[in-house]
Amino acid sequence: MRQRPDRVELADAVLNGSRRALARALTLVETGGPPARALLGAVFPHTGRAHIVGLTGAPGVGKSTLATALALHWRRAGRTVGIVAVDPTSPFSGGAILGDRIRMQALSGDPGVFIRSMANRGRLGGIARATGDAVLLLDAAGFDVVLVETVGAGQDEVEIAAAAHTTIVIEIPGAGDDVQTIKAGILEIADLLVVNKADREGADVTVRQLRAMLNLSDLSGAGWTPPVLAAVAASGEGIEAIAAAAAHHLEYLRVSGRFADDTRKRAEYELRVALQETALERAQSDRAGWKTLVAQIASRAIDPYAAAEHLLNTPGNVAM
Ligand SMILES: Nc1nc2c(ncn2[C@@H]2O[C@H](COP(=O)(O)OP(=O)(O)O)[C@@H](O)[C@H]2O)c(=O)[nH]1
Ligand SMILES: [Mg+2]
Repeated sequence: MRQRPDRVELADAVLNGSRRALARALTLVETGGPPARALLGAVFPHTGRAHIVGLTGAPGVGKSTLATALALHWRRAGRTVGIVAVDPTSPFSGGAILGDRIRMQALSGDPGVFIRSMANRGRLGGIARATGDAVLLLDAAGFDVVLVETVGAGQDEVEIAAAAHTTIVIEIPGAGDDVQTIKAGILEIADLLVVNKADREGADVTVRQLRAMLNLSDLSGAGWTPPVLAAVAASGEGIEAIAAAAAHHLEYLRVSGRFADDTRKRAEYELRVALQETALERAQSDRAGWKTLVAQIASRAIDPYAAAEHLLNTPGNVAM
């Protein structure tokens, strides 16, 4: 496929570590479309090096605070950190009270940290796709760890979690009292469970409840039992253990061969999404033809499957 030279230049600048280029590139992939795809194509060979860590949980459990604490920890260890916040109420997005924004400032001005919040939910292919592309860019830009903060609800978040190597699910004391509050599926995506706000009453009980729940589920025997760790993100307590557990999980993925399996699964998912997006975009590029088909389906002159077949068989729609 032909690439516009300015995209190649932008890609080179991203790969060379330019923060300005990275910011521009992120805006481009949020918008999507052919220019974004050309850019992603150019950086793709340079991805696959970062440890991608998902942070998920209900609003207010402390995801952004934990992301900040983890980033500070990794920076002290000499590692660079990219953060993508999908949570619209995240302090990273400016939707936080003053105290949080002050805490975040611990990271500002450090060239080894780059923070981006995803704003555009209207993009074709959805926020999951845009987030995946943002992670690819941060990976290409050379960040050692890429943290992705998402509110743990809905299909988008499950898809975003699937794109992470290590998913950390955050709960707070009391979460285990009502088993219903532990969303079905959330335990399945967790590689690590954190009971944050352990400065509050009942954290030890919640840790025990979560451990019991994990033991009851089918997860035992899967090779990795998610550790349940208590933390006080606001003070940094327990952060080192979380970072160590995340590193241990990555090591487990590598040694067990699951890293390669997961990479293949992700590749298949990416191909599926890319194919859908590309095919739809090409099919709709002939606006008049598209509208005619829609009208024909509405009047029952043609059925949707036959119309889709017709579009896919139209030269130029799917041929590269
Ligand atoms: N008591 C206590 N409060 C915390 C802790 N971690 C975060 N918070 C507070 O919880 C609120 C929500 O935190 P935030 O990180 O924005 O949560 P998010 O919505 O999950 O990203 C903020 O007021 C934080 O200061 C903690 O460990 N203990
Ligand atoms: Mg947040």
